[in-house]
Amino acid sequence: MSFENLFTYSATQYEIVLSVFTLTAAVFAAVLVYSLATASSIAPRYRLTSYLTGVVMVSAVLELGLLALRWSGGFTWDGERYVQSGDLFSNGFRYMNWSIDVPVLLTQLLIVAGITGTVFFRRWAAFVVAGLAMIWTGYVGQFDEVDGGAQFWVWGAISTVFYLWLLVVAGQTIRDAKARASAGVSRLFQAVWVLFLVSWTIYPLAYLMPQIWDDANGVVIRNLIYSFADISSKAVYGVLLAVIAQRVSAEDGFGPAIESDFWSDDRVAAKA
Ligand code: RET
Repeated sequence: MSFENLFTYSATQYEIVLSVFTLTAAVFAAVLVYSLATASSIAPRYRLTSYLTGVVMVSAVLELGLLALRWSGGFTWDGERYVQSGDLFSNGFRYMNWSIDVPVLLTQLLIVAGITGTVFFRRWAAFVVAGLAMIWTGYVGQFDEVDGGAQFWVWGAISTVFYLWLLVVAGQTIRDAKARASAGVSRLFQAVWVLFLVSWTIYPLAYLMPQIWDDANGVVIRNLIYSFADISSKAVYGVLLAVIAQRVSAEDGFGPAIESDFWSDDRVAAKA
């Protein structure tokens, strides 16, 4: 059971969690529109990244909507506090959502990095195996988060091993991408790497929260940091990859990418 069910909440605590779920879902809906609207300005070779962002956004909107429903169904107002209503809140949905989003986010990295052929398939297989093993072993561990017993720690540790493997393959992919990119694009790939490391590493911290901060405020903070991580690792990441894909498309001479390139200094300079 998720540790969210252990406490009662003030009106403020309850509302912050619910409004952050709603905000997060709204951000995903906005990025869904963005990624579909900008897809045609990206060369066909990289365009799949836009549609994959669309897939991630749809699955994440559903997940956040479901979490919001579970949160509002899980507690009722007794005149003073929000108390258990009989339904249980569950973070398990997050893990099911990651089962879709993690492989898709990593596939996007390979596409925008320009990895092809057998290297693509080797890396893709490593990403899918490491990603799913990381999530599902963590899923088993989180059932024991309230007790914090052996099941929690052992499965969490196994999950971390798969995470480290995934990071090694992702780091290698970023290095390869930077090696063949122009200076400007290489800086953007460096930004992807920092964003990736920070936003992904927040999830294991959220896993640990019940052991670190075991009260109603801990619940509020945990759900805030989950949303921060979700927005960074899915939405900001998806937009950043689209920007890179559009830049690289323009460098490759793809007309629609050059036409819609509103951030490059060259065009400003050409007009002056
Ligand atoms: C778990 C269990 C404890 C150990 C580790 C974990 C890592 C989770 C990660 C999740 C990333 C999710 C993303 C979702 C986007 O949609 C499973 C919490 C290391 C890294 C990026």
